Amino acid sequence: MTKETRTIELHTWDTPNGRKISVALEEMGLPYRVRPVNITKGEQHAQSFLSISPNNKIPAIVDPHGPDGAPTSVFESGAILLYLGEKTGKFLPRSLRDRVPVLEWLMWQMGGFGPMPGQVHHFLQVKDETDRRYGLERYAHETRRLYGVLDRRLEEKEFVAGPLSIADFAILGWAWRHERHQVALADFPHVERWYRALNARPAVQRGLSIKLN
Ligand SMILES: N[C@@H](CCC(=O)N[C@@H](CS)C(=O)NCC(=O)O)C(=O)O
Repeated sequence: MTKETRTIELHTWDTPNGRKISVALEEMGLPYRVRPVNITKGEQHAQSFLSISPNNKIPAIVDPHGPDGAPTSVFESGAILLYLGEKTGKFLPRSLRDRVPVLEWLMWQMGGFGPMPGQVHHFLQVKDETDRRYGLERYAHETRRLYGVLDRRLEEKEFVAGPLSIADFAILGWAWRHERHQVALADFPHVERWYRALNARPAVQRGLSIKLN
């Protein structure tokens, strides 16, 4: 099989959820090609994109050599990370005992550490102070609480599930935008240590810098 027939298409844009997957693909050493979906111009609503991403959101992947060799597409960044972990056997432990913390912290990210800072990004853009205040306070408070949860975990573990895993890539996508949601990593020293360690990895650097738009 040539590299060309193994190349995964990554339909994405330069956002936290998009960066999770470019980082994972780089760390796993999988060949991939970026297919930008300009969400600022509504390209996520194109009929062709809907067929691989029925929720009209990036990221999504198309793997020409999926299970049983047949092509497959995957949407939802958490599902994509699990798929890629299964496919490669990397950053996703085989044993159920070791896998449990990966699933816990991946779900923690998907359910909170993404939706909450995402709302902070949204409310910061609301011009009218009275419209903005309640939402901004609520989501900024919850975002800081989540950073605190992560900080306590990383005080005990080098990475969220112990060894480096897809859960770290998921969380990194959002921590990468900490300035935008107005969180100083210095307030969370264990998160800062983890963030620096990840950013020192060449594959993470490539995943965070490759052009997605
Ligand atoms: N739960 C989804 C969320 C994806 C998501 O919110 N994607 C955003 C960019 S980060 C998007 O496509 N927004 C375009 C829109 O909402 O129309 C995932 O993790 O994949």
